[in-house]
Amino acid sequence: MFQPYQFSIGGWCLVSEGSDPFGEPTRDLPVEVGLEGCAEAGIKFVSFHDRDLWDDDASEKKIEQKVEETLDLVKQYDLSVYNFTTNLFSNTCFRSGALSSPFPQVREAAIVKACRSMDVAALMGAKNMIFWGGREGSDGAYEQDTGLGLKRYIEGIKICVDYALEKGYDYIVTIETKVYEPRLLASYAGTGSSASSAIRKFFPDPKYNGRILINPEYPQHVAMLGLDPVFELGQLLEEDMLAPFIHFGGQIPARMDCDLPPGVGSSLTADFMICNLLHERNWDGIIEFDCRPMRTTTAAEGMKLFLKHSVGYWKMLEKKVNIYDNDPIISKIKAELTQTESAELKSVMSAVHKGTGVVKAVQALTKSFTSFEAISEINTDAIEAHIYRVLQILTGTYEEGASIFEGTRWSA
Ligand code: XLS
Ligand code: MG
Repeated sequence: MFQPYQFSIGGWCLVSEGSDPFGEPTRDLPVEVGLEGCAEAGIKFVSFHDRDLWDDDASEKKIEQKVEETLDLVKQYDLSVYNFTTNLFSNTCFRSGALSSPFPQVREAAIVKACRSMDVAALMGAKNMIFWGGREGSDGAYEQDTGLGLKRYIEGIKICVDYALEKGYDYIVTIETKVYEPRLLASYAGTGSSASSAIRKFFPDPKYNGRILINPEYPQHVAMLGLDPVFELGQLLEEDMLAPFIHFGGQIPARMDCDLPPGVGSSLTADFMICNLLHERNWDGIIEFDCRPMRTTTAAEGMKLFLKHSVGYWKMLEKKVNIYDNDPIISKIKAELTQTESAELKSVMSAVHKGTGVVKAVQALTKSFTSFEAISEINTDAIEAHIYRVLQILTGTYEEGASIFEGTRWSA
């Protein structure tokens, strides 16, 4: 049965003031406007950074009081806290990095702040604790051995994970990947693939299985590199490294992080493929919006419209996934793209899985093999037909569009 996903949003998005490096804030909306907008739009969860709620040097008492106030406020709008995250990038003390800084004093500050946040995450009942390492990298000075920097970064996170495990906290810790910005060149473990391999290297003990995962932000953090997020998503799903939530928004490819409203500037096809793959893989998670109204939006009405649009856009994608799943033309095309393997190919694969008998299996395959010329004769036109049909579904022209398939083997 098709299970639509639920929604969450970063509390920081609700109070974002529309400033950019070249322009001052354009709006000043109280968080209540955003929370009310969430309730109206059907967003059930909200997440916070420590620094969204108190100053970094706040007293323990102040923090406790703010935690209580925040939980009460969120409850008033029928929402719950979903994620908590520690801000290791805004304070000027982190200008040389945080957990990865070459200065041990800075690494100490990062550990103190992050472990304090691990406690708060538990107090708030957060389901996940996010680590976005925006400053864990290099602006180009290459201030330290980059391998050592990576080790420091991931071992810093490990300290926090162990701290939480010893305290008996049961939330998941996630690394949010993004290569650029605010550092100009690169962050450690800045892509889904690099974080995935770093986690597997530094957390080999089975006690960490499923406890430290990756939360990507699609399409922003991948499209900003000019890449297509669905390839990274496939890897994270296949490797069981995807967190139970993704961040979602809009991004103009090959630009710095835009965090535009969903769909704005993005590839509709890539967004659809993300939604489709998550559903195809029966991923059980939550869509957390990490994006904001455009700078031109200044009033409460615009903020609420942004929230309704965000939910509506994702629901539109899910509607398209449903149409795609039930489309007779797609099903004919897909049948060609998911053919059964020959007995010989199956034997090769099973030998690889067993770890023995590969040579014998490849020899049998070679014997049954016809010729490269014969393989070249295979008809692969289904691939282009698939792209056309997806475009028709996405643009709502699939009924009239079916006519281009008439007289072809994919005709319904
Ligand atoms: C920045 C990130 C950040 C995280 C939480 O690009 O998206 O907002 O989601 O620190
Ligand atoms: Mg994010």
